[in-house]
Amino acid sequence: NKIGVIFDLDGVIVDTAKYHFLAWKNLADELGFEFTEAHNELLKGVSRVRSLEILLDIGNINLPESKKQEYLVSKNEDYLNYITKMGPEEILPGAEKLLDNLDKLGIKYVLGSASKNSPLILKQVNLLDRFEGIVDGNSVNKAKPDPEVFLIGAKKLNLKPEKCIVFEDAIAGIEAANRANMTSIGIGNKETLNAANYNFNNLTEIPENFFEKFLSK
Ligand code: B16
Ligand code: MG
Repeated sequence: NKIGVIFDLDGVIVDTAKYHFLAWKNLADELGFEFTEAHNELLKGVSRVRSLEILLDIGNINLPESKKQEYLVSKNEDYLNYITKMGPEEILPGAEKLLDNLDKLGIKYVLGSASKNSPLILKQVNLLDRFEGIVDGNSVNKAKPDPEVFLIGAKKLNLKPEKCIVFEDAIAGIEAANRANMTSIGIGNKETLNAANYNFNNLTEIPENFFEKFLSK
């Protein structure tokens, strides 16, 4: 009756979307078009390469491959300037309490994120050592909504997919969890994440006894 948990990073454990926004906006400024917070919503949970494509579409800009590579590097350098200033105070409300609860129950957890910067971000907020493993943008071939990231997570947990519970804030992530045959928990807007098996506005809303029903199955 063992279960395990897989956490998305951006939008679940920390809000790095605001730093992605600043870095992408800098690039859009340089290219001469407006990039808004509403545009940024389209990039949540999406890989870095795909994010650039979406951004260039918004600006109606065509670039040669070499230039794209250059911008991917400069955007990430810019983003890292914000990330390296992060600290534990940026952990989202309810996240540490939830991890404490899982520790108490003996339920293991891994990370399942699209971000290639995941280890650095977890280190900045002092959470790196708590995770049983990290599956991130460096370890997958196919981005969410492909289930690959979560299926590798299940392997790290040594559990069958149906014994895994995924916390996600992005539509593509919920789809990936559902396709992996896992329990999906949508964190954020219930209407947006209506494909999830369970919905909460944020991690503070998860009841302490939430995992009981999965343990007794
Ligand atoms: P990086 P998640 C995702 O993190 C972000 O939501 C998305 O906006 C970003 O483009 C992606 O990581 C890649 O991040 O540029 O750091 O590799 O939500 O999957 O934890
Ligand atoms: Mg996310």
